[in-house]
Amino acid sequence: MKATNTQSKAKHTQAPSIYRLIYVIALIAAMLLIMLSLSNGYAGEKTPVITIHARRYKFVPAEITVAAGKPVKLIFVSDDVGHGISVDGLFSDLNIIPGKPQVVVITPSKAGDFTGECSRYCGSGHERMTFLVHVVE
Ligand SMILES: [Cu+2]
Repeated sequence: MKATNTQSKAKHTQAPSIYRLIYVIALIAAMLLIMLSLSNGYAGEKTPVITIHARRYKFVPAEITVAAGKPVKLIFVSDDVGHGISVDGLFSDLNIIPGKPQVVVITPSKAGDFTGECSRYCGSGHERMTFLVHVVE
């Protein structure tokens, strides 16, 4: 009688520890899967970078195309004197000083054409310095 009692006790204490082990293994597997999917997503969704040069009297390139809902990093570099850039509906008044690139990350919410222009007087052709952002779905 005594032996049977201890056996059944042992079974009772063993069963929960096996379930606990399975639970811990499942938890670790789930965490690994989450970490793997997060790292893949991060690597796959790198923010694209577009460098735009400002010089008398144009932006190069003068037009860019970006995707709605996706972040994009714009770097504005002056090749000569101080310029500025504002694009209605996207960002305003970056001061582009020679030797000091200006960085802005935008995530356009809707498709369309957004026009910008130089926002610092830089000489007689200043008015010609326009910039266009095409946002596509
Ligand atoms: Cu200007």
